[in-house]
Amino acid sequence: RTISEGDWTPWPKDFADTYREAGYWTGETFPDFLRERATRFAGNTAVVDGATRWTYAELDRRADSLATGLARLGVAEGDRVVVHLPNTAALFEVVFALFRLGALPVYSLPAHRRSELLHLAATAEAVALVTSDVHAGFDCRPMAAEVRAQVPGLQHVVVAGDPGEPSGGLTALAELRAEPDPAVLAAPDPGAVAFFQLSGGTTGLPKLIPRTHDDYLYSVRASADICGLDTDTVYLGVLPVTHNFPMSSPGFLGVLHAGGTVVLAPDPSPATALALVESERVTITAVVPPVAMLWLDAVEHGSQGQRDLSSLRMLQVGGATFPEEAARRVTPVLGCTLQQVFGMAEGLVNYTRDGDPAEVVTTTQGRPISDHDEILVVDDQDRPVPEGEPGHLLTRGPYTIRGYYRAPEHNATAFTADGFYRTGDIVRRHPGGNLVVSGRAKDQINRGGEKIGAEEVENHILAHPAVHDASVVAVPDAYLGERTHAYVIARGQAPARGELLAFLRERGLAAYKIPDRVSFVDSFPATAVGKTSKRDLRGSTDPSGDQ
Ligand code: J2J
Repeated sequence: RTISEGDWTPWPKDFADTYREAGYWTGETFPDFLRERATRFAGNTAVVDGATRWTYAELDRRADSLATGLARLGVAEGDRVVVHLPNTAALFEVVFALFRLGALPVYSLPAHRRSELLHLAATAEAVALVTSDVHAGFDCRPMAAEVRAQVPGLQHVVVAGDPGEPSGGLTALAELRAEPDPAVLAAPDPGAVAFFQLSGGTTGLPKLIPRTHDDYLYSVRASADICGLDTDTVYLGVLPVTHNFPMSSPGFLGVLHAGGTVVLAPDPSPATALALVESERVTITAVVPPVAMLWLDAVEHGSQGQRDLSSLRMLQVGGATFPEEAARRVTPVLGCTLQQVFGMAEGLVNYTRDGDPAEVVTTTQGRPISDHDEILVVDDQDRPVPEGEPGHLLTRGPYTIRGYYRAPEHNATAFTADGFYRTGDIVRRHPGGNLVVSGRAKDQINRGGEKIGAEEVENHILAHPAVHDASVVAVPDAYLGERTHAYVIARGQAPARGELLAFLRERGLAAYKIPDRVSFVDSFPATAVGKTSKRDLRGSTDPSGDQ
C-alpha cells in the first residue's frame, strides 16, 4: 500500500509556507537533482570506486537504465526498497534508479543483519531488498533469502554481484540494466516522503525516519555551501554512505550538488583511506572520532607518516564526542582544518565554521545550518535553563522531522505538542553561540558513532530462556568513547557467556550491537537502572515478539 499522510507527520502549512518563502524548499526532487547536475557537469567524474570511474552523464544514464529494469521486475512508484549495500558505485546506481521510478529507498547499514533487515523490510512493507553477494567476508545472499521468506510482500532480492545458484531465485543487478524507457520515469511531489533513514533507537525497535525531497535537499544544498564545496571537491566516502552524515552533511549528495567527485573507500583503515587521499587528491572527508584517532596515530607515529596528504583541506569529525586532545592534533598532524559536525538522521545538523577561532573548533560541536533551526535548551519540565547551563536539546526547523513513520505512541513522547523533536542530547551554549554536547538523556549507547538502543539489545537477551532480566548500559572506553555492558539476571543456572553471545548472533543482530561485556548479577547495580526490573516494566512476555 502507498504511504498516506496518516503514516507520517507533514509540517504544518504555515511552517511549510515559511520554508518555501525563505527559499529553502525549492521544489527540487531527487530524480531532477541528478538530471540537472548531469546536464551541468556532464563530463565531470561523479563516482570513483576502485578502477570504476563514472561521469555525471554516465551515472545519469545508468540510473535510467536500471530504473527501467527495476520497473520491469515490478518495482513501482511509491514502493519501498531496502538498500543494504556497502560503499560501491552500484549503490549510487541503485539509489538514483529508485528515485527515478519514484520508489523509496529504505537505508540500511552494511553491518546490519537479519534482525535489522527483517524489521526494516516489515515496517516499511518493502517489495524488494538490494544487497551484495559477499561483503567483508559475510555472504549476504542466504540472509536476504530468509528475509524474503519471512516478510510478506517482499518479492525480490536483487544482488549487486553474483546472485548464486538460479534455484535460489535471487536477481542479478547486472541483468536488470536495460535500454532506458522514459515511460517508467516518475515525477514525485517534492513535499512527499522520498526515502527513509533509520533512527539510532531508544525504546523498542529503531524507528523509520521519513525525509522529503524538499527538506532533505535543502539541508544538502545548505551544507555544501557551508563546507565550501565546488567542482574541484574530491570527497572520500569512508563511513558507510547510507548513513545520514556521509550522505548529507554535506556527504555524497552535497558533492553531487556541487559537481565534485565522490571517491569510495572500501574500509576506513589508515592504510586504505590515506592511500586514497594521496592518489585521488582528496580535499574533504568525514569520519567518526575513533577513525580520526587511528589516522592521527598512523600519520604521527605509524605506518602512514610518508603520505602526501597536502590535498586534504578539511577533516569532518562527528557522530560522537571528539575528545579535545585529539581535536587539537588534527591541524598539526594532518595539515588540514577540522570541522566538528553534530547531527542526527532526524534532521538538525550543526557545523563549526571556517572562521571560528581554533578554540571554538576544538571545544564545540558547531551551530545549526539554518537561521530557521529553532533551538531550545530546557530542564526536565521543558522550561528554558539559564544561558550557558546544560539542558535537554529540543529542536524544530526546515529539515527536522515532525514524527517517525507509523509510530504515534512513540511520537507522543519523542516530540513536544508544538512539534519540537526531543533529541535526547544534553547540550549547553558556548559563549560564542555554538553548542557543546555534554551528555545524553536517551537510553542509547554511542559506540564510536554507532548507535545502539539499549532496549533493543535487552529484548534480544530477554528472549534467552535462562534469562530473567537484562540491562544494557554504556561504559567509558578510551578508543570508542563508549562500549556496551550487559548486566544479566539469570533464571536458575546462568548460561555460559559465550553461549549467550552466540545466541544473540544467531538472532541475526548486527555485530556492533553484541555486548562487549556481560556480567551475571543477582540484582542490577544501582547506577545502571536504579534497581528497577526492566522485565517487570515491560510485562513478562517476550517483548520483541520475535521468537
Ligand atoms: C557528540 N554526539 C554526537 C557529535 C552526533 C552528521 C553528523 C552526525 C550524525 C549522526 C548525522 C555528535 N558529538 N559531534 O546524522 O548528519 C550523537 C547525538 C545525536 C546522535 C545522532 C549527521 N554527532 N552525535 O551521528 O542519527 O547523540 O546521526 O543525537 O546516527 O549522535 O545519531 P545519528
